[in-house]
Amino acid sequence: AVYPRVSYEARRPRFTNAVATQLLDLIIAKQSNLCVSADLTKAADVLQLADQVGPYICMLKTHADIIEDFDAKFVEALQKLAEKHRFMIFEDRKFADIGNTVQHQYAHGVHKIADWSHIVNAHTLPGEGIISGLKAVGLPKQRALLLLAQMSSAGTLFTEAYTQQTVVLADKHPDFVIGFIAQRALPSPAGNDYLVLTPGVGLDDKGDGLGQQYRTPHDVLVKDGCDVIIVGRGIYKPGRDPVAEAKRYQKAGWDAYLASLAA
Ligand code: 5BU
Repeated sequence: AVYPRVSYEARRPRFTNAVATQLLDLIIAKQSNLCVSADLTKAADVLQLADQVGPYICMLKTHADIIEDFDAKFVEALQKLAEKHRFMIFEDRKFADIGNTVQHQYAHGVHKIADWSHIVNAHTLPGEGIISGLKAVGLPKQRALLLLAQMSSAGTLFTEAYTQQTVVLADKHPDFVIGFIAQRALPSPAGNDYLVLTPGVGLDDKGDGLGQQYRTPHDVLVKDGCDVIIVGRGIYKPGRDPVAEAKRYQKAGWDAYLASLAA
């Protein structure tokens, strides 16, 4: 394989951040590298989907700002489901401002993301301050950060140099940055290990007419060495059975992982 695969078990001791080790433990215990993206606009629908797919996932990804009736009750219910089914919560907030502002966006406002989301993500466009700012809020609460190193959409402005610079920024904060949102494995010049979570994964569709591009679990795990597949509409699109699809993607993701170990 182009990207030699090391097992989740063997990588676990390489991480100092507790969220990373918890996530790897869940992946191993549940044999699931599937993150479901619950992009629904009603709290009850997000909770119902989380309860349905919970047994088959290692992580649930949210967009809190699209939920019309977001409130503290929703957060409490989501946390209960995360405990019941053992999955991590990832608020896909994509912070992109100066350190001082993202601290407020992370800790305060309507969503108080730092209080409930194990993992958040950020663009590195503003420079290192965005990481330092989020870390000052998140690390004391035992949270973790993913950096956006690449996107799945057509015509993204990410360049190879930007992606590489993002890894260099991660290497300054390996206690808080546990990985990347990217489309392939990203080796670190400093020798740190990072988890790569990959959106734009689908077995049935090629795109969505708005620039999204789908690849298969086999493409991203075997060919490109990623670690976690992120699947949204592939699982909950109207007409699809979320439980059946979650099982299908869990198996596809785990089979691809095993194939990548053997490759
Ligand atoms: P989909 O329904 O599987 O297409 O949903 C993909 C999700 O991942 C959606 O919530 C996006 O906001 C998110 N996403 C993405 O699709 N591509 C990216 O590069 C990044 C996030 Br970063």
